[in-house]
Amino acid sequence: MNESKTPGIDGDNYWLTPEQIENYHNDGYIVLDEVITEDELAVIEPLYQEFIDGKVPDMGRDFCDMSGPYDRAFEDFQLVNAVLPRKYRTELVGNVFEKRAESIARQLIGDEIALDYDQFLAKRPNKGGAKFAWHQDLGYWPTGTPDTITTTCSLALDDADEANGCLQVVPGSHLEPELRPHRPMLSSSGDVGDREESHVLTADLTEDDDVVLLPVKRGSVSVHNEKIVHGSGGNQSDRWRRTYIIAHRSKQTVEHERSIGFTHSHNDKIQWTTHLDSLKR
Ligand SMILES: O=C(O)CCC(=O)C(=O)O
Repeated sequence: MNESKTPGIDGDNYWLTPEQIENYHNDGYIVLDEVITEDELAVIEPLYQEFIDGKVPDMGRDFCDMSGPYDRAFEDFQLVNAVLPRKYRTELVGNVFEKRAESIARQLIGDEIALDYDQFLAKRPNKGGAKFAWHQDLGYWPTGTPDTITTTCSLALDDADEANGCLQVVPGSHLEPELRPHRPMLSSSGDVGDREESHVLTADLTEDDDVVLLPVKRGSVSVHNEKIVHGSGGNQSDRWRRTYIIAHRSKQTVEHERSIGFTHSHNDKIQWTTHLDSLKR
């Protein structure tokens, strides 16, 4: 696959090497350099910043702190989270990252795919609590979909490393036969399944897990599988860590999700069975 293509940017495409494709399937992730250029970032960034500065109204729970409770005041946010930004600012639809993420996803999981959701995540400087708890993405999503296949592309708007809380993964964990148990990170009642206080779920690492940090440069993209165990640490630096996430799933799975009312919005009224429920039994 792709033997005839020069790896890297080619218009709306970003061609992968056969090794990158193989590594993605073996390890559950890859890191791709120079996916979006400085000129292209300059177009995306002002719109991105409006969300992170809290200037986009009427988002409800789609604008929250992903490391804390829904009712945390904006000035106290540590990990600023804007879910489904393309729904709230349609100018984002069809932007160059959407196109390149689709190109990457096609090469990794096939042509019958749809953009399932997008998300902006920004760790404020010097916020040690801006952690993204360990999880597998599938743990958040409904059961009963035709398949689970997903690629999640994360575009770095800032250089990211351990100090500002870059993504961390457990390579190969996507091949485990079962999802790990997940529980709500915040729950005053202690009941599994209580998601009213915070959207966040967390899973445990095991002694055998080898955690790999994924430092990235601005304009680079990491891609991860829906079952890989991943998370990220707090921001101990005086720099931001801003990320733009786009996930593609199979067309039939996205259609199924929408048919049961699941849109990835934190404002969705949960009316489906989640992996969290199935793991509880
Ligand atoms: O980038 C991060 O810190 C975590 C993002 C994440 O968990 C995801 O995109 O699934």
